[in-house]
Amino acid sequence: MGPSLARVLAQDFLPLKSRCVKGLAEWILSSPCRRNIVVLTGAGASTSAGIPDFRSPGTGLYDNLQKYDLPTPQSIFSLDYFRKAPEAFYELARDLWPGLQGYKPTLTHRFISLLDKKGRLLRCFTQNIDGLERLAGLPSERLVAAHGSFDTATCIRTGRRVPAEELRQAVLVGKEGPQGWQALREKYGGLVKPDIVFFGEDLPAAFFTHRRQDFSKCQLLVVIGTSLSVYPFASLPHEAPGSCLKVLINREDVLDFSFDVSLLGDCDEHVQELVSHLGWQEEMSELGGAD
Ligand code: CNA
Repeated sequence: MGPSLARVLAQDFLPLKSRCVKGLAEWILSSPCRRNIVVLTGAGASTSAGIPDFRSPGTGLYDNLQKYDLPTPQSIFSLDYFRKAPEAFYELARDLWPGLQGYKPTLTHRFISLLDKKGRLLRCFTQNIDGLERLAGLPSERLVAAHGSFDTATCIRTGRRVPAEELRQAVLVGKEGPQGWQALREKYGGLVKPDIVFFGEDLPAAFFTHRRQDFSKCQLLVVIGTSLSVYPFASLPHEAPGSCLKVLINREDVLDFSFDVSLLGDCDEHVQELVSHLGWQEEMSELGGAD
């Protein structure tokens, strides 16, 4: 058992020959799972790109919002608070808007894209809003952006669609001026928000459709870089059938769900080891992701 395998909970029926990264690689290569791998990702998949997660003590976004003087850290993604004080979210959006800060996909994003190229990926459900899966080459039909994206925008008062590029420009400019977000608000008759899902908002329809369609077929579920604390996303592992092998790759254990294999530690490191056991290093290098 390799040192990277911190905890393994294996059920008797598991078809893994050895319950470690190597065994997982053998299982992926030998099983007929083909297009039946589902990957769930969270902010931990993007931290090595330089984007902080929410909840990691010290480095997480929730520990670093003091400058906004919010009632609670979660307020920054609350519609009520956005209506009252949009400055905080608009300022944060400048950091989060895909492409503005030049964040690059991580090894983990590239691995998910490679799983697709190898014909193994049924779907990647992501909670992330950084667009890095797509930048790593994952086609949009393989991705469910469960918490929305910055690709589209809506006026929250009228429901009118607004070109995302207009909002992006306004976010860049700031509050004042003819191109700023205050002017955009006047133009559209209300505040304009990117279609990322705030607390209390509905998830995109694709989340529910694919949850229904994909999980009954899923034979391998890989959960990467998430504390699984935001619902309904966090309920997804429960949708996988009993015969599905459930793997966690995360810095810390996730208490609400019992995985068959838990690879604790940095996800890029585990992914690199997995890629090497799969013998896929060359293809990863071509994607710009492995040494
Ligand atoms: P979270 O609650 O902050 O959990 C992140 C998890 O990832 C934690 O368990 C960490 O221990 C773990 N982690 C952090 N870095 C690594 C690493 N390098 N390798 C392995 N594990 C790591 O975030 P969740 O994603 O669970 O919460 C869902 C929220 C976060 C969604 O609503 C997202 O929109 C939101 N979010 C997204 C981004 C992004 O798009 N990159 C960034 C911050 C927050």
